[in-house]
Amino acid sequence: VANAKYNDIIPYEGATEKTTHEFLQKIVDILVDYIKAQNNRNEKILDFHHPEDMIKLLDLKVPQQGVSLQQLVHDCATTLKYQVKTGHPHFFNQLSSGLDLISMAGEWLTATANTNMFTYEIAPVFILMETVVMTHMREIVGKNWRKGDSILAPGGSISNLYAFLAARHKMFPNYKEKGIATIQGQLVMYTSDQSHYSVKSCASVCGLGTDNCVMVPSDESGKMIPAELERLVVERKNRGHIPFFVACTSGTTVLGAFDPINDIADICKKYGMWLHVDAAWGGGLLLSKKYRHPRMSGVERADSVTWNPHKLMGALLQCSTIHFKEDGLLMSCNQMAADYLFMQDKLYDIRYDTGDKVIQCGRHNDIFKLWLQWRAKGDEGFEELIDRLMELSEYLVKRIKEQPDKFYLIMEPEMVNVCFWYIPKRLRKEPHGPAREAKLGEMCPRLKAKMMEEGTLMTGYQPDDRRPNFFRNIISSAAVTEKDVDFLLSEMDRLGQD
Ligand code: ABU
Repeated sequence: VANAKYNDIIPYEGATEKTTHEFLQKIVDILVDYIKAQNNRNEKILDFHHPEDMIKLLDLKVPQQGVSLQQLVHDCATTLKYQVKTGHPHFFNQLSSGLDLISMAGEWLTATANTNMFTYEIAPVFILMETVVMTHMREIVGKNWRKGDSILAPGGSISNLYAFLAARHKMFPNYKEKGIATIQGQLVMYTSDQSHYSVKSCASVCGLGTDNCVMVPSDESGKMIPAELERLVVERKNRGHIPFFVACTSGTTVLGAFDPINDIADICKKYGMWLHVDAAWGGGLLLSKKYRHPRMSGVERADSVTWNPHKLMGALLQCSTIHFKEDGLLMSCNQMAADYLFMQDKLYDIRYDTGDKVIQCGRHNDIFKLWLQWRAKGDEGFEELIDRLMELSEYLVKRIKEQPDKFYLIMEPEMVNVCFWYIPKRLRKEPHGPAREAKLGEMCPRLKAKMMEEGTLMTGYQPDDRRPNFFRNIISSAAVTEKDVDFLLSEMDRLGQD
């Protein structure tokens, strides 16, 4: 490897198996070292540098003449050296975290197979896996969902878009051919003011305009208020508009709130609207007998459900699914039957050419890592994981409540989103109210900066429509233990001294 270049390894002429193996082994060694470091609590999560300094530490230029394999090995090691270790037990920053090694092994195999998921022709095993796992997920959503349809999509936002497209297609089947002129009137969609921004984005992307994505007010805990939804539907109907789509959220991004699906389903039924449940985040709770109800009661009444295994279930990024109760809609809505790819006279059942159900052409293989993980864990293992993450979050809430001078819990969480303020010494005697909240909010970016500069901890903060900045801590990694939760609070207190 020392003097070898890219054309000294397979598949080039003159390549040797020995050099090929040596090169790949060195890369695997780097990956395994990274995994070990990531799970060492004494290691930092990140080695932070500002972009203008980071660029000087790296050699990122694209060369005229290719570099040696040895240099590539060095490049790989440097890349991981400066990467944020999102699987470190002290990384609480994002909805997706942790590193499930079975899922990772699946991703390695996926990369090696390097196929495209558009046709059975070139991905037979993976397409069948997708069929089996998607059917299983639909059965978990609801007993009457088995005969529906599903697809893996590149992220929850695109999954939500598929729901929107199918809903519009269901109501206006000629839209695909005739376009906007087929709709006589203004389409209106609804979602809560706490929903993910991708829902509103559907209105912009699909020609409604964001003014016609009505943001329904939510209550104190962040749940959509059904009476407000109905009022806003009636208001638009009275203006001659066409309310057609409601996206409720199971697990909002910041507060982790669950909209009341049954009440919303009643309203959708009454006014003939499509009900979509964006459970990109909360979907994992469907696997838990303990936590599924009441949070997601009524989900089986929806028309479509987004559920991201790359979040609570710990599948590697990315792995997002969209499910429909009715079969055939995806295909009739999106099929273009491109005759260079989806020939209708192939030797096998072309319903397995699932690529013709989606608006993208090339489709990444996101199923193998999930299938392998599900084989390893079974439904039981996933249930244990979800219950454990919830239990750890309850432990965090308990520890916060035990230290009321140092921490202020914003609300009782329904999920693993725990929202709170850290209270520095100078503010501990001040009565809690808007003035103190403003000061606590100012503290968040300063404390977060210290976390990143020291590299010992990462948790997120943001403002919302009711409060200035506050911390939103997420426990979604199987690596986290009670000791890590204790560390989180003690480290915030250490760094928060000002
Ligand atoms: N798609 C929402 C992800 C946001 C987060 O990880 O915080």
